[in-house]
Amino acid sequence: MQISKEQIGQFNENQKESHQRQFEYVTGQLQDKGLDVESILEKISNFQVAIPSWALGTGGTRFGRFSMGGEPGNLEEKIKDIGILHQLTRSAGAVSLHIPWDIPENPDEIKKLADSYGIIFDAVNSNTFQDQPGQDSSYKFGSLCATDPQVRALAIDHNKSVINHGVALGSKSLTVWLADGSSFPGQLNFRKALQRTQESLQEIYAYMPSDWKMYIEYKPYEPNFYSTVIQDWGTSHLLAQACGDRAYCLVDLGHHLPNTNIEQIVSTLLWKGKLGGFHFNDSKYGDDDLTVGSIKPYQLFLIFNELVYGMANNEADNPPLAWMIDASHNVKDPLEDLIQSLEAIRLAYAQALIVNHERLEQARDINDVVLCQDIMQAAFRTDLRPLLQEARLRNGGAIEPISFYRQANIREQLIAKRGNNSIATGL
Ligand SMILES: [Mn+2]
Repeated sequence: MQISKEQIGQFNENQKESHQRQFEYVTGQLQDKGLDVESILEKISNFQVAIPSWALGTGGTRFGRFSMGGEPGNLEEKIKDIGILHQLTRSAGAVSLHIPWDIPENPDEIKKLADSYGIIFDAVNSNTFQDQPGQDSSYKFGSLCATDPQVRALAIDHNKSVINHGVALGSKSLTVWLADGSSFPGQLNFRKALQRTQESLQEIYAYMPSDWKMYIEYKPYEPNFYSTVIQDWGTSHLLAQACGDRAYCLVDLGHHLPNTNIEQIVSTLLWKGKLGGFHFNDSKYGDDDLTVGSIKPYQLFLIFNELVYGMANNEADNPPLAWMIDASHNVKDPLEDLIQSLEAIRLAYAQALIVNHERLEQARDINDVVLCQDIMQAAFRTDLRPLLQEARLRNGGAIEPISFYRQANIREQLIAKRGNNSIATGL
């Protein structure tokens, strides 16, 4: 769905005056602190987040699924949905494909369509956690770690074919997340399983084109409930090191045990130049896949604070990170949910950009704990939403994307076009 610039412009006209007042107020606040508003706006504008091809439909849980209607029924429609997000927010300029859920039948055509919305292809994701129809061997007892060499070969071949699909679309990286593990004590020889996983990953790594990166994702539990082969960032780091310079760790916010200090993990990995990418979501208990920033916005800010510091002090030459939302939508319209997530990510980034690191370091040096906390919270509590609105306005997006989405009846239009029962492939 192409939304005309005039339509967005007209909509913005009604909100411009009130926006302008708020933007001037926050500009004054930031200038008082000696901050360069234009450079912050530029950084915010350049910050693009990939939308996963599996997050555009209703996710559901293992208990049920409640469709919104108008879901994208194929890859083309998914790209069009991301096009809507990008036109309204100017911050969703990439898509991350999940294979085999979204195999591009005609890569040139799909590329052209994505191009027309200014969308590029970010990391491609392999799937060896489900059996596909007609598959010779089963992933029931693992994939890259499997004891059966035939199963391992199948999983390795699948990853190679994902790389081939990615090459055709202009992707430059592969994300591997494994469900491999065990559900009962004694089921798996930990060392052998990890060793087999390492060897499998090395074979996949060797197959990648020389300008590709591999992101190794970790997760402590689920769907296996006793052990996971790549359970934490340390294991992911060991495997990345064993593969080579272009293999990195991928941090998914929901893939940690409760109360894990994720910002500290970010700091350590950036120090070593081994942080490849990020999967954003939010959670209360486990891998809940909730809207980014809906539960723990302060944690998100603290993570971005480490990211901004780490990239500004990048002695280990950590490459630019791959940013992706990895969430599921059970009770919200997926597109509205994604707009909220995009906003939360940019907001946390903007807040991190206004932390006065010089003052913070001085306060740390003299152990002024009170001042340290004040500096952090002063940044977090500054309302920078007008800055995000200004970035959107300047780039042709909507000042208030969700209001626009609702007023323009976009979901109703999608239902009229695709029907009430279309189902998006994915989670
Ligand atoms: Mn993930």
